[in-house]
Amino acid sequence: MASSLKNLSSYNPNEVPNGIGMRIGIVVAEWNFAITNSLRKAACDTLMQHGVNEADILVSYVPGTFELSLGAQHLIESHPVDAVITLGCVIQGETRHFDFICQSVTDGVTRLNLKYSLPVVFGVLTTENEEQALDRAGGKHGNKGVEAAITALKMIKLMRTNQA
Ligand code: DLZ
Repeated sequence: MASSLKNLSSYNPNEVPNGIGMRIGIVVAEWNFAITNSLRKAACDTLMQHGVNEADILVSYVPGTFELSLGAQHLIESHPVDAVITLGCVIQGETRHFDFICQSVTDGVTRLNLKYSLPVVFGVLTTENEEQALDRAGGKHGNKGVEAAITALKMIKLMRTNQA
């Protein structure tokens, strides 16, 4: 479904695993901070609504979306976490910077998932303008932070299924 048709904050609560005892890292990019901070708040609130203890949510900050992959790797290597959520917002500018940052963070996050067999959730908004980002950071299309939190809970449960 196109994201313009989906509300990022809507989900079926009956399908969401209880997060009690889960430890989750969140890495937040400081670029476009009004937006990424709103994603962070929504992600934290959603995790806690589903049972995650506030003390089990570890938040760290990196300068921009390009740094999210290394920030997530550092978190994984320095704390025992069940999942990491990366939160960023890249807004299309006049140069090709947008493409390079989006490509880099997508690759980086994918690699971390596979390298550590750990859910590293892609909570990055990639938009043409600020309005589209605000629409997805608590505006008319919901909040990407909620979607990222629900994804983390579901993926942790999946990774625990059939574990030896
Ligand atoms: C340089 C840059 C630009 C132009 N745009 C964004 C953006 O829209 N969103 C974002 O999160 N970061 C941006 N950055 C910063 C890069 O992610 C990175 O922090 C710098 O290139 C330093 O490595």
